[in-house]
Amino acid sequence: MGRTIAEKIIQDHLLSGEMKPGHEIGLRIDQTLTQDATGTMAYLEFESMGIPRVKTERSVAYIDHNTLQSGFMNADDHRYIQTVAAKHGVWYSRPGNGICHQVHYERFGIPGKTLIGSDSHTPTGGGLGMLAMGAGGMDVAVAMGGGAYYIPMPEMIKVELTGSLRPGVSAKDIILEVLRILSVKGGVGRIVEYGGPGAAALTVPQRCTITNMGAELGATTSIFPSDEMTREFLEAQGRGEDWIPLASDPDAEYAIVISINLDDLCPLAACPHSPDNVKPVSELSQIKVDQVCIGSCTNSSLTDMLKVAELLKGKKIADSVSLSISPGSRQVFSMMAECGALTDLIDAGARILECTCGPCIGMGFSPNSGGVSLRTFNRNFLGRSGTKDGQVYLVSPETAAVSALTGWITDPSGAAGDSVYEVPDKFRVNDSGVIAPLSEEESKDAVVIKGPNIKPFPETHPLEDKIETEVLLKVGDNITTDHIMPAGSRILPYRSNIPHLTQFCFEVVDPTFPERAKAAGSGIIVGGQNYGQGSSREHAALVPLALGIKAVVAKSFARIHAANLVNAGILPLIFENPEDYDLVAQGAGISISDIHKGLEEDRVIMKTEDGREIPLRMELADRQKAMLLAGGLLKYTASR
Ligand code: MIC
Ligand code: SF4
Repeated sequence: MGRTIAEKIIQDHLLSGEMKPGHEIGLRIDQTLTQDATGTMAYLEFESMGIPRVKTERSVAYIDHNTLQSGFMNADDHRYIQTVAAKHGVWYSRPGNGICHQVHYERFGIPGKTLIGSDSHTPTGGGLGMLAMGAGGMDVAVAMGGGAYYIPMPEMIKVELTGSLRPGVSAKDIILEVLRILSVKGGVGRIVEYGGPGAAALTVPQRCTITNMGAELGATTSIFPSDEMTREFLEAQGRGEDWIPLASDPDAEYAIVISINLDDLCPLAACPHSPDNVKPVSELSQIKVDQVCIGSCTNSSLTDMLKVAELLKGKKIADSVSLSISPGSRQVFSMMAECGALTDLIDAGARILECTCGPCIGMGFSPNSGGVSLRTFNRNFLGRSGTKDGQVYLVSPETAAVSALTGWITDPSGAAGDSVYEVPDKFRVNDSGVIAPLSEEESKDAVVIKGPNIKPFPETHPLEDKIETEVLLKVGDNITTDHIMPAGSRILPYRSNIPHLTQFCFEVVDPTFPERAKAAGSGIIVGGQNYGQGSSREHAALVPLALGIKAVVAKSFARIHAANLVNAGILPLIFENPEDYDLVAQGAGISISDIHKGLEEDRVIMKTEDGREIPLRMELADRQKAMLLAGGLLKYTASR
């Protein structure tokens, strides 16, 4: 039987398991990336393993999320990451050098290689033909130490693109269309491969916009072939030698094939508060715009910036609009400066921000109360912008630019399309923002510097045989990690201080939760479908752990979050009958006995105080069961 692109890479990197959908497989990891907001924990975890030097082909530590430095906390984190990276063989991308995913595909990504990153948008690398996946910090630490990365073998699906994009319609609209079709749960347990003549015509930056937002489908990853476009891109980056061709076999099999004719596609927007709440931009023309933000790892390539500059050139943004632009990398920024596009943007009234995540993770630029914010980003979850009643719409750079001019949500159809912009023959290559690690000899005496805000990660505990406690919180479907552990400028500086973070846990859902959890001493959480979707932040497991959460019972889980719970020693349980969700109330006492025996049968019974018996399933690999019994991934790794 023929193989898909992802199956070929998996086969080449398979360390354990059978390539049957749902079965756990262990993969050899060639490259890792971390960013600062998840990186401090990942390197503390790596240090605790006592391995002197990373064993990957390339590991890179980026500083791109927390760069405000209001107070010593961020700067201390940067210093820690820089020194720990230098000592252990990790490349360091300085603050200001760019957003991890953008810089990684420009300078380090290689087709056919495996990459895991402590950030859920790591699949961006799939645009270059990598098997790139988001993971929790502990998993990245283990991979840096040479350990396998484990995932349930995904099912393969294909998106076949025909036709070509019309002017004003862009790669962002393609992925919004896929989100409309599949929803934020549609990619769970799957790898999405793009193919067909429409895919072949997309440039690498356009492909990376699509694979980036595959994270919002819940997909394990998304991938494009490595073809002539890929070769051209790598050559323009001065890395032609990294290219290899990669394509699926003609008889490869897919569980589902979705066809999209690009000729028929129109500009789309994801409306508040979910990336799959997609509508045509033309239906939103009655909505007045307060703010427009252009950038993020989804849409901050040179092409994106040049398109926006061309649309704004010689014009002025509407008086009512505040426009921010964050270029994705220093390469993009310097090339915008060189060709004069930067001047066009400044003259049109844009506020130019650093090459970082910035507003995407609520680090400044929050909208006004109830304000409408058009963003070229990938997530519009409730409260993520920093303004709880902010109305965030996710759109293409074209829609964003045209709407910034009119002050209303405006369909950019007819405006210059992606196809007009080609990848330059040569990118400006200047890697001075990346610092190489010390040699093995030099690193022996190198000192790692830790500031006072860097606290040890919380103690994990071996799984008990009986849990007798209460339902501390009951939530609905599609709860994101932004609900569980919010980010933003108030909170992100404390990403290496779990005790401090506990006060913000579930803040947007129920601000009384942390106090109640502390008073109760232990508890469980009950959730609906797709619990824990969104980011890879292991803080969404470590902070509940620190608050005494022993188990989460849900209708279903997002992949990375479920793995993070197990890594932290928290038991994820699934309602055998989803309707039983209605039988459990917040505040109810519950007990789950014979858990160790239940691990063997993948099933336990939860008894409620009013005498009901609710059957719960487990979807755990044997390795994960052993990990829970040992008290989480680090204890499990140490015990072996
Ligand atoms: C995000 O987009 O939510 C983040 C911030 O990049 C997270 C990582 C984090 O929480 O630090 C992600 O996507 O994994
Ligand atoms: Fe940064 Fe936003 Fe991308 Fe997350 S989604 S990595 S916060 S730009």
